[in-house]
Amino acid sequence: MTLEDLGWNKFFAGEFASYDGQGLVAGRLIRETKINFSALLEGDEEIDCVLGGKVWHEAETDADLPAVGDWVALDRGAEGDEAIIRGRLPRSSRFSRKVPGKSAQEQVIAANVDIVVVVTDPGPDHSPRRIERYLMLIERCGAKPVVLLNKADLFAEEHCAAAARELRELSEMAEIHVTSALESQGLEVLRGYLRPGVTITLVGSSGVGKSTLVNQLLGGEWQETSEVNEVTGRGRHTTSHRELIVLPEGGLLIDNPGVREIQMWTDEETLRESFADVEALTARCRFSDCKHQQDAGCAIEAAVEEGRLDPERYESYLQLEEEIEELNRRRRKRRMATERWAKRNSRVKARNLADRIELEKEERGET
Ligand SMILES: Nc1nc2c(ncn2[C@@H]2O[C@H](COP(=O)(O)OP(=O)(O)OP(=O)(O)O)[C@@H](O)[C@H]2O)c(=O)[nH]1
Ligand SMILES: [Mg+2]
Ligand SMILES: [Zn+2]
Repeated sequence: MTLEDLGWNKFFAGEFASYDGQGLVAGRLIRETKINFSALLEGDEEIDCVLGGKVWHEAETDADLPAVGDWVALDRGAEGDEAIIRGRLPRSSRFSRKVPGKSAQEQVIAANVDIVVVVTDPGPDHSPRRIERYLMLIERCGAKPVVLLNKADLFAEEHCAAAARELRELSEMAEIHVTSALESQGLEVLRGYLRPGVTITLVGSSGVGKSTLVNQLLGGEWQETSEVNEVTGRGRHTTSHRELIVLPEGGLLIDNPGVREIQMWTDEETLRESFADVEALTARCRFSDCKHQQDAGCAIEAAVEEGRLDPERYESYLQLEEEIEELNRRRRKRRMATERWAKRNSRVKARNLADRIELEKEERGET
């Protein structure tokens, strides 16, 4: 396997040049646990590595720290030692979300991704509102958005088609497909995207079939995802950590633990872009400070009444603005707090680490 098969290109080669002459090697992070990372190197070699002090100290926020999918400069050290991450190369893209809970921190879900695949189903997980948020996040990160309505085998064809139609109305950019991972239906769509060096990350709620999809694409030889583990008798296998998998025919897949809440990690600009049509209507409201909630002469409400604007889209628009406001408020608060903490640098870092551990626990459903 060459570095190119792992997604290396001219951009990363150019960035890596600043490490020339330091005896470092390039690797791509494929796994991240509480204390260390695993990286893949040229020629299929997988090694364990730890964060170097300089990278740790220079990270201003958690989002600056290496994440799965990142390219890093590694110091291999002596035989048998863990390699040390001496630098993280700039990212060509990053897919992030807001850290769950009250903090306004950004969490990088996957770095250097070309395509983000949101997996959902046409039944209990179906929620255009949530998919709309995902699509905004993907748009912002610059990756290609794809949505899979999985588990099609459990639902009537007409039901799946209706759910797909509903999602297609959300975005012109996103591709929406109906699949059944269990019956290997519609997977040629994903196979079509998977070319050597192309990185795809799978996101979505727990239990929608992300790992099953990865497993099918790998030919059924990867993680166990069965309903009940015959040995322990316990429930289904739920993914506990992010992992980047290299497919034998080329292409890279990042499997993620299911996210319980996908919160906005975006800004006002993205909001306005995604709701350009609704925003255009606001210009025609009678009052410039119209709240679009039973205000006299509201053009948005008129559009809903006349059937020109989907009422749910209108609701999302109202709600999203509130969330952006909340996000900005938390950010301001956090910035103030960070300035105060700056003097106690080491304690801030310790706190960030504690947050990270909490976050991982939450992802594993331990809290
Ligand atoms: N009927 C049906 N079941 C499916 C399909 N895809 C996955 N499943 C089942 O759904 C359950 C959950 O699948 P997983 O692949 O573990 O789901 P996941 O999205 O990886 O879940 P987390 O790792 O918890 O985020 C398993 O029992 C799968 O067998 C499908 O297309 N049809
Ligand atoms: Mg999984
Ligand atoms: Zn209005």
